[in-house]
Amino acid sequence: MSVDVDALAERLDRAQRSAAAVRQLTATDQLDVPTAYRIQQRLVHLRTGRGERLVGLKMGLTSQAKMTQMGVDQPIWGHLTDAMDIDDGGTVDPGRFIHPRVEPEVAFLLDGGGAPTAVAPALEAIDSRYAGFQFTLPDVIADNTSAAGFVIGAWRPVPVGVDNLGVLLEVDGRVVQTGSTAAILGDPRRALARGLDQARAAGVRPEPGWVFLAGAATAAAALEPGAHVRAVVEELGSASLRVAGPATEGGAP
Ligand code: 0L1
Ligand code: MG
Repeated sequence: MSVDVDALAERLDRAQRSAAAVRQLTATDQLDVPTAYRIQQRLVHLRTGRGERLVGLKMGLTSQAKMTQMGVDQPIWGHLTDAMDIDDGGTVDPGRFIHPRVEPEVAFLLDGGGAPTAVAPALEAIDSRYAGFQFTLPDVIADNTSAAGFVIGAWRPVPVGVDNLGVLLEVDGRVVQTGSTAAILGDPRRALARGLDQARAAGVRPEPGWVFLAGAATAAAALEPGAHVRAVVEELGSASLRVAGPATEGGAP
């Protein structure tokens, strides 16, 4: 069965721009992983064609639990554009998302060769463009790994070890998830190496100053209107965002 890569990318692009969920692509089209990455590439071209700038790469499904759940043995990778960049401590409009979730991550700042020059705590907002946040592996790859937004905390020199740092995800001042950077493929540096290998194999070359989101250290939490969300990573510090809108009952000021 032939697949109309352009049409499927346009469908996902429209879903993101209108914040309206669509059916999984695999409900109607047989997609394999290479075709799914072609759709992702086309989707990213649509965004850059409108003036967005590529600013980095991300890994998804980096925890063993998520890979097992999806029945895969390697993580997936996606693209970050400047339109997804949210200032640390900034406020984001929930109207731009469908059913967003947020997860605490570790980010690397890259030089042109892909080597990390700095590290920072980070938050990633993920927002599947599929109804019910339900998808198969090719679906989520085509959907640019659910990438929707990211916050980077203060950059600092990369310490010798980043492989077992405690991580907290707080919503309105309450800890909702705890974990360790060990959940990110055993070591966020391993996620970086794997992600760059996969991206280079697809012809993507990192540019100096690109950000690399290594993956989530805990499960994601729902991103609700009015919420204040903070990721805290031991030794690295914190990154936070606020969602515009009325605070939910019992929320922090
Ligand atoms: O960044 C991520 O790990 C998300 C990957 C895609 C799966 C999901 O949307 O939960
Ligand atoms: Mg993520």
